[in-house]
Amino acid sequence: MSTVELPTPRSYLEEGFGLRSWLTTHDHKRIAVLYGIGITFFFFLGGLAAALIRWELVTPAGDLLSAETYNKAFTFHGVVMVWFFLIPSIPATLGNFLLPLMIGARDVAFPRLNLFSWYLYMGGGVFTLACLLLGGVDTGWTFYTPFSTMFSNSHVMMAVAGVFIVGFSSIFTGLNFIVTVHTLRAPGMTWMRLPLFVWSMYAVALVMILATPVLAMTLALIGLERLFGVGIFDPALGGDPVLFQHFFWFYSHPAVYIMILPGMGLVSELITHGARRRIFGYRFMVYAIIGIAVVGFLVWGHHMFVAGQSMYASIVFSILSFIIAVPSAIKVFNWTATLYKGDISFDAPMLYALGFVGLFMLGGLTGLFLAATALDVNLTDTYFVVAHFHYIMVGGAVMAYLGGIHYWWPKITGRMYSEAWARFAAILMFFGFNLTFFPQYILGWEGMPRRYHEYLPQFQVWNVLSSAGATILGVAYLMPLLYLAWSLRHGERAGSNPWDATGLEWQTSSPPPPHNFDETPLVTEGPYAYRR
Ligand code: HEM
Ligand SMILES: [Cu+2]
Repeated sequence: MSTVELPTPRSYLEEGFGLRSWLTTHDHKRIAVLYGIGITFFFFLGGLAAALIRWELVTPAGDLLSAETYNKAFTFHGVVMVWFFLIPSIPATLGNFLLPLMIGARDVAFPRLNLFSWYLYMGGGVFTLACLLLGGVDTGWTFYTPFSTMFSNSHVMMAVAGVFIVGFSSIFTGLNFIVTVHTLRAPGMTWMRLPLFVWSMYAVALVMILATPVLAMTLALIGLERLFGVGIFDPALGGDPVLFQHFFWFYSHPAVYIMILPGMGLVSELITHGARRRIFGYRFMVYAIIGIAVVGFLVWGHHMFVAGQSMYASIVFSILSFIIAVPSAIKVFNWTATLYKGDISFDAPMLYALGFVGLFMLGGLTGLFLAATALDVNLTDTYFVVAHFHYIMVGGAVMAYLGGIHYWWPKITGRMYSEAWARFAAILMFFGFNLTFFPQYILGWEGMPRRYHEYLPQFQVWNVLSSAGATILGVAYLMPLLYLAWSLRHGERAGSNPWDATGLEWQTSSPPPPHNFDETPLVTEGPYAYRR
């Protein structure tokens, strides 16, 4: 008797080729790729809005965009970049792809919920795009009341609905990651053997499920007030507009850690590998990750020093903001100590990682300027704040994301990328980034306010430099898109471990089979077993 043997697919990419097999997949690796496509799309869309903003600011007069269009452009830019790029970027793509591989699991705990989260992400995106097509919103990404509830006559509800929906995607991803790390670790994978990237995903997941519901509630309250006139934020109805800011920042300060903690986790992996050395002070790195996630919930008031909160509240929030710099500094010290006496290779992932450390440091240090109440009164709502958070979120989070994409590209696609192009892009990006955002510190220090589409002529020189930098930066961001796409077809085939790296994800083939490992791996030692 003869049996028919069905061919087993060799890799997750060969499991099925049709659109349908992708749109109904439960494989965490495919879902990661789906997210990757969505996130890349939104990144370039948000980037287009940024280009408009920067080109408007080349001249002091508001001559390219009308004031109203300008407001809509920066609102669209902020909404898309924060909620549709930065927050999901690393967790939903590299997190989804790597978390099960790194702990030796076959998939995440709830594969269907994982796919559902992607649909929520795309669904939220449709609302946000629809809002743009209908004419856009001019409230800024923070939707501050009373403007958003009483005055703005644009499509606030549409944009708010988009963000509300994408919030649930974030909550479900967090839930999935927490249960996965608790229940699906391979034998021998104890908590203190988890790679730091897994720790950062775990901490971020906690922040996601604890903070995001507050955002959802706040957005729902905007709807209640705007649509039904329920008095929550409007003083005439018995409400309080500052209450909105408390709610908003209670989510959004922790959310800035949703954006940076994953980057810190990734960079730890890149640096330990790039220096071929165990991470210095592994335990302290873990405590710092947890510390940042916890203290991150206690500092939201530093966004409200001039919003009318009591002086005593401001003092407490100021001190707590200084305290949160401590675990951040520990991380920078430990990365530096890991590099010390390391056998450093300056390949593309390492260049991105080093870029991250430098830019994050400058962003973090200027955060301390802003956390000092007396200085903040002068700097708040100026370009100094814009420079501060772009140094961290674009200089930090985006650099880490790209470093990670390069490092795990051979694992994800089975192909090598062009190292020369990748190094060139990383260096150009670093240069373009600093040219774009450093002048903004100076502008802010000299008093140029943010969110104005016209400015005094004395600010023009720095604005021209910033816009030139942004153009270079835009080119640098397009480059990986091109050479990575090229590598999909023409890149050299990657073996299972082309970097000679440690970590369970390198013990399976590239790209991995649908079920990740042919045999469940047994873990016998901690991560980063490099020689030195
Ligand atoms: C050393 C740690 C940090 C400190 C002490 C700090 C401090 C501050 C302060 C005091 C402000 C308010 C400035 C103002 O509105 O006048 C601020 C704004 C901001 N920070 Fe940070 N920060 C830190 C890290 C981060 C990180 C890690 C991120 C993001 C990944 C971030 C993102 C932001 C954003 C988005 C804003 C501006 C929000 C807005 O008004 O639109 N910060 N930061
Ligand atoms: Cu904050």
